[in-house]
Amino acid sequence: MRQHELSRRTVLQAGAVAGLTGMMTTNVVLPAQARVADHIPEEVLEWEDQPPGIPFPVSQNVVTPATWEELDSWHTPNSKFFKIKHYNLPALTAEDFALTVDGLVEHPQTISLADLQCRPRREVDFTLECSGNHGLPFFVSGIGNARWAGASLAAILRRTAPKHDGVEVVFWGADEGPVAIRDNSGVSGGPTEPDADGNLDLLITEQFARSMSLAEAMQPDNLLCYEMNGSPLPAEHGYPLRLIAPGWYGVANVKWLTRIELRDGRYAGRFMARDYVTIREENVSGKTIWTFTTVSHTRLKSAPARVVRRGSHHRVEGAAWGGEVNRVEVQINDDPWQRARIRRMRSQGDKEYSWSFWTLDWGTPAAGTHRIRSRAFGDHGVIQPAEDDPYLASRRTYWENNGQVTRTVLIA
Ligand SMILES: Nc1nc2c(c(=O)[nH]1)N[C@H]1C(S)=C(S)[C@@H](COP(=O)(O)O)O[C@H]1N2
Ligand SMILES: [Mo]
Repeated sequence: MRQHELSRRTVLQAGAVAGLTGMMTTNVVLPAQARVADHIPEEVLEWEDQPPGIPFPVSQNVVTPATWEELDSWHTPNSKFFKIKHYNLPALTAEDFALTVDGLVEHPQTISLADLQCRPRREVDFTLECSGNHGLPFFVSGIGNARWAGASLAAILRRTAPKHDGVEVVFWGADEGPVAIRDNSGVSGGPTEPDADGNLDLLITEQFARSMSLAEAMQPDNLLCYEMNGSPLPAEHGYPLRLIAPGWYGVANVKWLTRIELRDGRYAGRFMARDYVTIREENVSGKTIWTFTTVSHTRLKSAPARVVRRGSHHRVEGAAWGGEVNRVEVQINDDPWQRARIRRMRSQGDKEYSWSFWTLDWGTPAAGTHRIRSRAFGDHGVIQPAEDDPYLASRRTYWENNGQVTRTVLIA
């Protein structure tokens, strides 16, 4: 039994795991030999608190192939990148594909994939995280970092010349699915008799869509993206075209993008106004009020990734992302917080949108179970909140959980 446990814990062995330490001055992952100074093998310890598997039917639409213990490359390989879809998987072909830009614009356009690929190519390194990540016990790997390539969104928008009242940009995906619009009092053409559950639902087929203001859409790093880590976008990641909006949570990065529409006001579809809405209690002058906000920009966050043992020496490795990362601290059990060493990569893009990796030397810890957590510090006094932070606790939805992540490890 003991033997079996040990071998389970040593599956992630030396070569694959030589660490976040040696490889950070370049984007190229060096062979293991070049990263390990001598012949003492390294071993990654598996966390004791493994997340449960993703339950059916969620597992049909949410796939998280990466484990935190495997985190050894700054770019997440496409095969290890999480995938989320809410509707069907559109089967688009490059030949038939066209992007329409219309609505409140002077010059509506229909642009082929080849046209887009002829435009100046831009690249951005961006860590994409689903706003539901760490919101549910089984959902802890809804995050990955990739080099995205494509054409500038701002340049295309400029070419279409938005009219003065074209202030909101809606990004339409080709995917769609059945949706029940609840509480549709005031909707005409809907059912007039309640169903068996007493609901007066309007059943529709809704297309995936997200919007942002024209000013937000004009941000220079936004891409009409056709390439992920040097390969054409894989089907599940939006082939042949998706929006990449660095600095926004996953949901804003519309896959299978076929239409961009300029409108004169806020768009209030499912993924803006009903789903991916954070509902919170706020106290205003002694009175409780409820607020509803659309998931949009990322929040500062970090997490321990793994403990690596080399001989009797241990180190903790992790990542920090979601905003400017100035400092990361690590707390082991109830000990004082310790400052971790941050390793930065040279990113593509106007600003830093990628995770940083960090390391803390842990020395030779006592045998037994230990708790490890991290917190990131950003600009303007922003600190990643504790798990029981009052702001986080006031939420009644699980989105946007950037609370500190605590993991447990057993030292033999
Ligand atoms: N068209 C479309 N775009 C979409 C989605 C979707 O269901 N349909 N899911 C969104 C969500 S919630 C996330 S977290 C990211 C996930 O991107 P990935 O599957 O490439 O990792 O895609 C976003 N873009
Ligand atoms: Mo998401």
